[in-house]
Amino acid sequence: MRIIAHIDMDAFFAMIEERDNPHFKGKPLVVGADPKNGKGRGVVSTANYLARKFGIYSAMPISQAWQLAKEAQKQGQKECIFIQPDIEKYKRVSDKIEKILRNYPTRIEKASIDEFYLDLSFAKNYKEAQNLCKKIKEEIKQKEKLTCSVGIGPNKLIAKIASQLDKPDGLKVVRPKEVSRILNPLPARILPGVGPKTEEVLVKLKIRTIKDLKKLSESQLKKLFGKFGEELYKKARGIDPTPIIEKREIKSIGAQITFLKDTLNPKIIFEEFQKLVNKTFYEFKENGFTSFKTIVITVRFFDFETKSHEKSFPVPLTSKKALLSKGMNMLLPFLDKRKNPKKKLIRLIGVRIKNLK
Ligand code: TTP
Ligand code: MG
Repeated sequence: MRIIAHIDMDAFFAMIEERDNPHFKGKPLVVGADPKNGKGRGVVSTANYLARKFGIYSAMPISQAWQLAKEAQKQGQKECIFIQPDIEKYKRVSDKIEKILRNYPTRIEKASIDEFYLDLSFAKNYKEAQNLCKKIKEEIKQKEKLTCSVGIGPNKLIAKIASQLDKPDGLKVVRPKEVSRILNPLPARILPGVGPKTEEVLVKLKIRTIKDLKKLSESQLKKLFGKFGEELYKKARGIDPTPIIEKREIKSIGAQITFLKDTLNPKIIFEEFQKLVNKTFYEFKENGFTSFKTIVITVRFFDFETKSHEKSFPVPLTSKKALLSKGMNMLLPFLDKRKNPKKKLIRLIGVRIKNLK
């Protein structure tokens, strides 16, 4: 039996900003383009739940959001705060949440900056899966001071729909036998892939809910929407065989650089090499690795002749210092007659570590 969970952070960008700016607490907040007093031209990234009460949503023109906020204020509501997004910060938070999830013994697919699928099929039953998700929610709340909504179901489609049904801070379980009862009354647009265009076609046929959608046969849907029609037929019935796709396993980590000008100047080469080592080691740490056994140094000469030198060490290496000194020792011979007898200028250098733990 498959049991899949979908985790979706609540009002993600907005909640992070509320957390980091305590004076935003209790106020409507819109994260998006600069509204420029109503003349701004971008869109809303997201709004917190207080601002959503004014009818402000993701992807709405920021000028419209500004108008809605002003009207609400006229009617005695609190002034809405508008701020611009700091995507790099949100990515860092997203990585931290991913790290929390990766401590659980589940296969994980990161589906976007704020959503993840977890394969909980190892759980004995839905109750056990639900308890595990409760724990995950608590850990995210405690460590990141953010809430999320979780949906649990027999496949990714049901899990994703379920996570939206109990937002914010929700936990919704849809067991296989409940699928059609829960899907039937929902608007057809809740199905992934049904955008405004598909919805327009459906509304013309007086199809609003998933129950309505199920009245169309597979061939009718195919005629209307082509290949997507076949998928839609399955989706309306809660069928979704798509697997959890984990990020490919990382086998090696490295970096390389092409010099602005071919060179044999040791100062320039070592300076750049140090940067490559910093970058490689940062990524190594970020991905949760603790040791490596093999270093590969690559050198490309001005004439594109490319040589690499690979060396494995009996004792695993763990520090940046070790990577720098061992790597440097491997790089040096390419600068003198040992591995560069014709003293050819160097065009590119690279470093890579393998046998990661
Ligand atoms: P969502 O998960 O769609 O929205 P959300 O997390 O803000 O709110 P909800 O509680 O309903 O899940 O998107 C995650 C983030 O992605 C969102 O915080 C901002 C960003 N985003 C955009 O920048 N533009 C968009 O059109 C959407 C939908 C999201
Ligand atoms: Mg979200």
